[in-house]
Amino acid sequence: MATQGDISANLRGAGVSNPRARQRAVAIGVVRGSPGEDAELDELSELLRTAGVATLSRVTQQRAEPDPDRYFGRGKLEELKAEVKRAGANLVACDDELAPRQERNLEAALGVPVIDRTAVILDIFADHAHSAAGKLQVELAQLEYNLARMRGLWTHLERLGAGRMDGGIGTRGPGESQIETDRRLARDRISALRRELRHVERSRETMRAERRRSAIPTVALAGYTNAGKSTLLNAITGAGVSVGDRLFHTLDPTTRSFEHGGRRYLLTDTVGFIRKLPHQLVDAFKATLEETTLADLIVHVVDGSSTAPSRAAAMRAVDSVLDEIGAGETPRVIAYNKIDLLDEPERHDLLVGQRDAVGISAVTGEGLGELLDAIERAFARTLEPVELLIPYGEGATLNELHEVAGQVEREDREDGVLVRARVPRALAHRFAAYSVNGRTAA
Ligand SMILES: Nc1nc2c(ncn2[C@@H]2O[C@H](COP(=O)(O)OP(=O)(O)OP(=O)(O)O)[C@@H](O)[C@H]2O)c(=O)[nH]1
Ligand SMILES: [Mg+2]
Repeated sequence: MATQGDISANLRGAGVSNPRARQRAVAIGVVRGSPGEDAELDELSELLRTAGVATLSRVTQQRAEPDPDRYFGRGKLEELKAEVKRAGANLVACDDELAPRQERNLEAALGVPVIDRTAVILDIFADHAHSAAGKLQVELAQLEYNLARMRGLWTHLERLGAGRMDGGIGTRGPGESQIETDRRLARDRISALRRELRHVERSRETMRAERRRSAIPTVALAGYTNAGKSTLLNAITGAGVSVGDRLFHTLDPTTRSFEHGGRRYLLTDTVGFIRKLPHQLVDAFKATLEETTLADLIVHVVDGSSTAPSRAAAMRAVDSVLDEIGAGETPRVIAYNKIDLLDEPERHDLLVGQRDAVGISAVTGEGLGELLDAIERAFARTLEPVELLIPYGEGATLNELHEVAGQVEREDREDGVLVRARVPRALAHRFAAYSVNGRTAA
C-alpha cells in the first residue's frame, strides 16, 4: 500500500508507478460483452508492450460492472492471486481506470503493485513527449491523475485518523500534514502548467492564424493510434515524420502541403486516439487535438488489416473523440489503410457498400491517387462561384486564389483584376472583402 512518502515522490515528478523497468504483468479486465471476448486485453497487452512490460497471462471476469471495492469478485480475486504466483508476475495491469480504493484493495490482496490502463497510457505519453508543449501537457495530465488519487487516499487516511483537517483558509501551520502539503503543491504546479500551456498555445495560435490567412484548404489525418497516419503523411507529402510500430508514437502535430489537381492543400498529422482515452489527456491535449477541429476536411485513417470487431470499436472510439472535441460535423473521407496485408476477398469485404471510403496502402502507395481524388471531390462538392475585384497592389491575394481555386478566369480592368473562380465554401468568406455583386457568401 502507498505511504505518504510514496506520494510525495510521485508529485516530485517520478510519475505514476514506473512500469518501464522490465516488468512481467498479469493483465486483468472485466468483460462486459459475451464470454471469451478478451480482444480488449489484446490492446492492453499492446499498451504494456509499448511501455516495456511483458504480459505473462490474462485473467478476465464476466460481469455487468466491476466490483466497486475490489474490481473482481472475491472468488475471482483468489484465482488471480494464484495466477500471479504461478506466472511469477511482479505487476498486475487492469484494463479499466481503477478507483483509488479498488487499487489499494487489490494491492493489499495480491501483494504486487497494481496499475491501471490510464497509468500505462500516461506512462507511454511521458516517454514519447519530446516538444516543450508535449511535456507540459503530459505533466499536467499526470498531476491531475495523481491528485485525484491522493484525494481518495486522503479521505481514507482521515477516516483512519491518520491525518488532521483544519478548517478555514490560512490556518495551515507547521502542523499541516504531508498530504495536504502535497495537494497544495500539486495544485500550484497545475496552475503554473496551465499558465505555461496557455502561453505556448498563443504562439501556436499565431501559426494557425497565418495558415488561415493563407486560405489554403486544410485536411487533418485522424485515427486510432498505429493506424498509419504518419506513414500516410510521409507518403503524400514526403514529410519524413517518424513512424513506429508502437502506440502513441506521434504526440505533436505536423503540417505539410501537397498539390493535387492544380490546387494546393495542407495536411496535418497529429496524436492518435484510443478506446477509453483518459479524460486527463483529452483535457491536457485539448490544444493539440484542436488542430483536427480546425480542418476543412478529416481523413479518418483506419487499420484495414485489423479484425472487423476491433476495426468497428476503433472507428467508434475515433468518432466519439471527434465529437467530444467539436469536430463531429466536419466532412469525412475514410481511408482503410494497410490493404497490402489483405487478399482480394478481404479487400472487397472491407469496402463493400461504403461511400466516401477508399482502400489504401501508405507503404506501397496503392490507392493513394484514389484518396487524393476523394479529397478533391469532397472539396469540389462545396465549390461556390465567386466574382472578385482584386486591386493591382494585391498580387498575394490573387496568388492565394489561384492556389485554392486552381482554374481562374481573369479580366484586367482599370481598377484591378476581375476574376471568376470556384472556391470551397469553407474558404469563400476569406475573399469576401473583394466580392462584387454580392456573389461571395459572407
Ligand atoms: N503493412 C503496412 N503497414 C503499415 C502501413 N501504414 C503504416 N504501417 C505500419 O504501421 C505502424 C504504425 O504506423 P504509423 O504511421 O506510425 O501510425 P500512426 O497512425 O501515426 O500511429 P500513432 O502516431 O501512434 O498514432 C508502422 O509500423 C508502420 O510501418 C501500410 O499501409 N501497410
Ligand atoms: Mg503517428
